[in-house]
Amino acid sequence: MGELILTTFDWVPEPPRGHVRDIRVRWALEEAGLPYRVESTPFRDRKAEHFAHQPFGQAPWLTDGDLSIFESGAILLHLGERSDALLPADPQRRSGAKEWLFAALNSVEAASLPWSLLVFTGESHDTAAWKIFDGFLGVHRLQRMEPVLAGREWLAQNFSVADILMADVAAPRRSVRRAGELSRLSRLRRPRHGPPGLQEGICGPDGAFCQGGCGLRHAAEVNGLQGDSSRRKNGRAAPKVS
Ligand SMILES: N[C@@H](CCC(=O)N[C@@H](CS)C(=O)NCC(=O)O)C(=O)O
Repeated sequence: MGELILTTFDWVPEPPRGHVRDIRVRWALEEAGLPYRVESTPFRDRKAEHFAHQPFGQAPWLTDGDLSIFESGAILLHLGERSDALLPADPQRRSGAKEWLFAALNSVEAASLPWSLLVFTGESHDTAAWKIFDGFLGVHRLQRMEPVLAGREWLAQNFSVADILMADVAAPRRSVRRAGELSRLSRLRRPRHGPPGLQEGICGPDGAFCQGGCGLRHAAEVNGLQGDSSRRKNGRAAPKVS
C-alpha cells in the first residue's frame, strides 16, 4: 500500500458542478481518515496518460502506490479493503455492503443519470421524456429505498461505502427538494467526518478541500454571489432545477 492520490478534473462545466464523482471518493477517504493528495488533469485537453489511467477519459481515478484504479465504485471497494470504517468485517454485513454498493451504481445511478442529464440541459418539465425519467427515478428507485431504510440506520447495518454511494447518487435529485420525498434516504446524506460542505460538493472557505479540482462549487456561487469569474466564463448558466 502506498500514497493515495485522487485525480480529478481541473475544471468542470457549471451544470454538474457539485455533483462530480470524486466527491464520493473524497467522502470515503475523509470518513476513514486515510491521508491522500488531490491532483488534477485537464478537462479539455485529455492526453494519452489520462486514457492510460481511465480508458474513457473520465475522472476520477485513484493511485495507491503502483496501483491505478478507475471507476468510482471500484475505488470505494479498494478503500473498503483498506479500512473497516468503510466495509464491515462481519462477512454477512460486508456482503450486504457490496450488494448495496452495486445497487447504488447499477440500479439507482443508472436511473438518475438520464434524469440528471435532462436537468443539466435545462429540459422542460412538461416534456414526455422528463415525465418518464422523473417518474421512473422517483417511483421505481428512490421511493423504494424508503421502506428499506425504515428498519435500519445504515444499508448494511454498519456504516459503509454503500451509504456514501447511495447518498451521492441521490444527491442531484435531493437538490430539487421535494417536500416529503426521500425522507429516509436524506438521512444518509451527511458525512460524519471530513470538512464542512463535503457532501454538498462545496469547497471549504479557504479552498483547502478544492485543492485544484474544480468540480466543486465555491460558497460564493452557492449563495448566488458572483464566484470565480475565470471559471464561470467557460460555463453555461446553471439551469433552474426546482
Ligand atoms: N462510471 C464512472 C463515471 C465517471 C464519470 O462519468 N465522470 C465524469 C465526471 S464526474 C466525467 O468524467 N465526465 C466527462 C466525460 O464523461 O467525458 C465512475 O463512476 O467513475
